[in-house]
Amino acid sequence: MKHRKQRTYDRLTHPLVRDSRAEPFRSASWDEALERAAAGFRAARGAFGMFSCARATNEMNYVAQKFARVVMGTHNVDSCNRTCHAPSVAGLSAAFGSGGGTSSYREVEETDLIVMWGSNARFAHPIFFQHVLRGVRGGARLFAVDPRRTSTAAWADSWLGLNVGTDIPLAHALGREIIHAGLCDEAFIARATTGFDAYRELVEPWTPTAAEKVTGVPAAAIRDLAHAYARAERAQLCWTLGVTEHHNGTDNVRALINLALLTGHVGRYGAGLQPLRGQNNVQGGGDMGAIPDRLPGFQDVRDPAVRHKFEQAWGAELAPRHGLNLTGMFEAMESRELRAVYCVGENPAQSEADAEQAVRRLRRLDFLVVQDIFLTRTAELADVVLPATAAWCETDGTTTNSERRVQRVRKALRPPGDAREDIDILCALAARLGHEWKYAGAEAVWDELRDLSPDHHGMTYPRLEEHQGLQWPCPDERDTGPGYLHGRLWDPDPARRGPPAPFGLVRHDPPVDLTDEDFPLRLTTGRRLDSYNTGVQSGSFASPLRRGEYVELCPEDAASYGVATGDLVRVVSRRGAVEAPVWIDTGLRPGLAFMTMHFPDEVDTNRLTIEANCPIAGTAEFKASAIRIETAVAAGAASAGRS
Ligand SMILES: Nc1nc2c(c(=O)[nH]1)N[C@H]1C(S)=C(S)[C@@H](COP(=O)(O)OP(=O)(O)OC[C@H]3O[C@@H](n4cnc5c(=O)[nH]c(N)nc54)[C@H](O)[C@@H]3O)O[C@H]1N2
Ligand SMILES: Nc1nc2c(c(=O)[nH]1)N[C@H]1C(S)=C(S)[C@@H](COP(=O)(O)OP(=O)(O)OC[C@H]3O[C@@H](n4cnc5c(=O)[nH]c(N)nc54)[C@H](O)[C@@H]3O)O[C@H]1N2
Ligand SMILES: [Mo]
Repeated sequence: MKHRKQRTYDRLTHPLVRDSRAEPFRSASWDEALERAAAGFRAARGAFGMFSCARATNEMNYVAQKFARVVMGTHNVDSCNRTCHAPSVAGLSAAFGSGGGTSSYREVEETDLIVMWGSNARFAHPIFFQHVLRGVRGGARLFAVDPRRTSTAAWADSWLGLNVGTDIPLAHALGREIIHAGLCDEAFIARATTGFDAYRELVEPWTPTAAEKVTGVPAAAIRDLAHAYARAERAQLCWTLGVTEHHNGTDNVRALINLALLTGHVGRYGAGLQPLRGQNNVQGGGDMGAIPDRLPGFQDVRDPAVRHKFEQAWGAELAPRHGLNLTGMFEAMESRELRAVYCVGENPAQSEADAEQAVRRLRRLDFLVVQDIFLTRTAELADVVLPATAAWCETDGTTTNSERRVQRVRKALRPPGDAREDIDILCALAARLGHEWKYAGAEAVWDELRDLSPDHHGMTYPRLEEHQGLQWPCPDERDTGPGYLHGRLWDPDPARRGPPAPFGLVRHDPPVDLTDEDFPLRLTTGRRLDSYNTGVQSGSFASPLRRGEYVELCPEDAASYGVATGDLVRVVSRRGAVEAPVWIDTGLRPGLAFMTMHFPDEVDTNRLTIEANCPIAGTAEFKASAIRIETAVAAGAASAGRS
């Protein structure tokens, strides 16, 4: 058997079209490609969905969601936020009314304790991790909560190696210990929260010993973190996908937020909750309304006053209900309620859970347009491919990071061939579909957004330049942004304090894909420092540091299968199978395997993952599949196959 190599991607330079899916693409003029795209979308009104790009600018995302809502008359617009932090946004919104991370990066430098929960920031957020290390150098204690002893955990004072999918028992045990040790902030709880009594009852069974049995974390380590977190003057609780990419991701997030409510570690400088967002502009994409439930500025589609404001500004009627999210759109492809998709800068054929099913669903579409900078696997399924410029170096605009800071990006390079800016392509298509939008440039788009979004109103381009970025909310032109959110919760005046934050009454619910005799190993998937997501943007560079794809096993499991690093094995789940070489990793524990999503042309990890997803946020359980390893593919075959 031949082991495939990750392919390399060349920049798209010309529009591509084809007359039938059986034929190869041919180059086309912009005029022909746009006319075909417009005709296909015209035919699909009422059955249209849009995927917007979390790497592109705020301005591009604003225009993309406006295209879906105004030109195509639908709120079916979403992005890869669905696959990562939608549970964080849902959980934070439920607690505080706003989905943003509550602190600024700097605050981890001036805090007393940092928890990195389900987050391998050393690999995935290296810039933020520099701030963490400064905090550590300044005396902050660092805790890592992760099933793997990651390179983030290697820097920690204490590593809590929990079993995959047991975050709620661990969080509840921490909460119970804090309550029993008399370490909660009773005044804060009484003033700023609701539901404490029900929470206390809910967590009561989770003694450290009971939690140790389920989570695998020693009771002493649970007590240590509980006491340290509650006693710290200021503490930062940071989390990412280890918490969110579960079928109960939003519940997991609520369980973490409860700990901050118990101790008052929110709404103060140095104390807060930080979901570190994934893509350079996934925060901004959501803020700009490229999500199915919110209009720009995180304003609810269902609020009549909000809708009225946008209807006036856009001259279009807006439906009073939420659209489909990314997960819902894939389900609607199955039922054929969704028949056309405009995919801008996403690669779902390789990034969706249960990839084989995702590709089959994309093929069911009558019409697919992909607008990207590379000819991705998703683009290969399309009817029309439109070549775009790369947002981070070939266009003007702004992006928003995890601390809600809006910053300028500038055009530094000329795009290749005939590639056009995302906004220009969107506007050209809108024009062909009867909507002439005249934007003199990115700043004109931004000014339209500022008029409609109170949170962004005070951020003019000149001010963004002057302050080197501003954080939202920034309602007027004297504001420089608040830095941290929810200081109101500490206000003695009930009117200014606003609505209290409810404790989340969430229960443990183990992963959907159970391990058993046939599938005895727990597979979790994630990232490495040297590669990026589906490998489209990072796949083509060669470096001696890069290993390609492996299935990582601990030494004990490797020994029991009789395999060594480099041996090729078959990895089988209830959905599919792949072949991958083994890598022995001492950071793993028996029963746990790890793979990345970075080399899908070489090893398509997402054939293994499960589509089961969080009913509130729609995020799939990428972090917990059940697998078995078959060794029949012969030891030593990997090196031969890979060369
Ligand atoms: N180098 C690099 N950086 C990236 C990316 C990239 O592809 N490459 N992608 C970007 C994107 S889109 C995102 S969203 C972020 C993601 O950033 P991270 O969330 O930090 O990355 P992951 O490796 O997916 O997952 C983090 C950790 O979750 C742990 N984990 C798995 N299951 C569980 C569990 O049940 N409980 C707990 N507590 N932890 C668990 C894993 O072992 C892993 O170490 O990274 C961004 N940055
Ligand atoms: N097994 C497993 N699967 C996962 C995850 C996991 O942890 N495990 N994580 C999930 C997560 S968190 C995420 S975010 C998704 C990521 O999933 P995707 O967003 O589908 O994957 P990317 O590889 O980031 O694809 C980005 C695409 O955007 C294009 N692009 C970049 N810049 C621009 C631009 O300026 N304009 C245009 N038009 N296109 C541009 C790139 O060429 C690329 O094709 O994967 C999810 N899938
Ligand atoms: Mo992500």
